[in-house]
Amino acid sequence: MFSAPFAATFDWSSGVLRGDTVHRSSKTLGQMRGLFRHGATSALPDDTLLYSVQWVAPGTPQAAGALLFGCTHLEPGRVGDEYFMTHGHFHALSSRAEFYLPVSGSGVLLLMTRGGETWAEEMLPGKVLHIDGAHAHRAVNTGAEPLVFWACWPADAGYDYATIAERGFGLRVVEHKGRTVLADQQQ
Ligand code: PAN
Ligand code: ZN
Repeated sequence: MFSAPFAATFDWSSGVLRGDTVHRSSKTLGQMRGLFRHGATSALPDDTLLYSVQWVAPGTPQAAGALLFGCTHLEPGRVGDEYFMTHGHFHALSSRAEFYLPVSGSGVLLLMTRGGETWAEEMLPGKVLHIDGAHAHRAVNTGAEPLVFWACWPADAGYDYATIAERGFGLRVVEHKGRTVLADQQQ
C-alpha cells in the first residue's frame, strides 16, 4: 500500500531518529572551550558532552531543492555561569532559511545579523522557530533537562562556523542570582 523509498522514523517522545541512513555527530567541551567566556578556566573535563546531532540526507542531497532533516540533543549544564549551547553558525548561502521545532526541554535561540545585531527567542515544545537564511543561529539550554529540537534546512545551505568562532554572538545566556539573563558578549 505504501512505498518507502526513504526509510526513517522520528520518535516525538524521545527525539530519536532511526533509519539506515541516519548520520550522527557530537560536540564536547574540548572542541568548544574557546566559545565560552570562562571556558579556558572551567574545571569541566574536555570530554564533557555538550550535544549530539542526528540527521538524514535523503535522495540526492546535491540536487537543487534537496532538504536535510536533523535532531539535536543539547545537554543541560553550564560552563561557569554560561549555559551549554551549540556552536552556532551562519548558513554559507544567506538565502537558505531553516525551521527549528523544539521537541522537549526549554531554552533560548540566539539569532544574529552579519552586522552583529543579536536577539533571543524562547525555545519551548510547540514553538515553530523560523530562521532567516541571513541570520546566525545558536541554541542554548537553560533548563534542567536535555533541550531536544528538530530542524529542517536546504541541503546546499552550507555552514560558516568561522565567523562565530572569531566574533561570537552579541549576547550570552547566563545564570545570575538564580535567574536566566541575557548578558552582553563581554560581560
Ligand atoms: C542544526 C545545527 C545543530 C548543531 O542542525 O547544525 O543544531 O549546531 P551547530 O551546527 O551550530 O554546531 C542547523 O542549524 N543546521 O543548519
Ligand atoms: Zn543552520
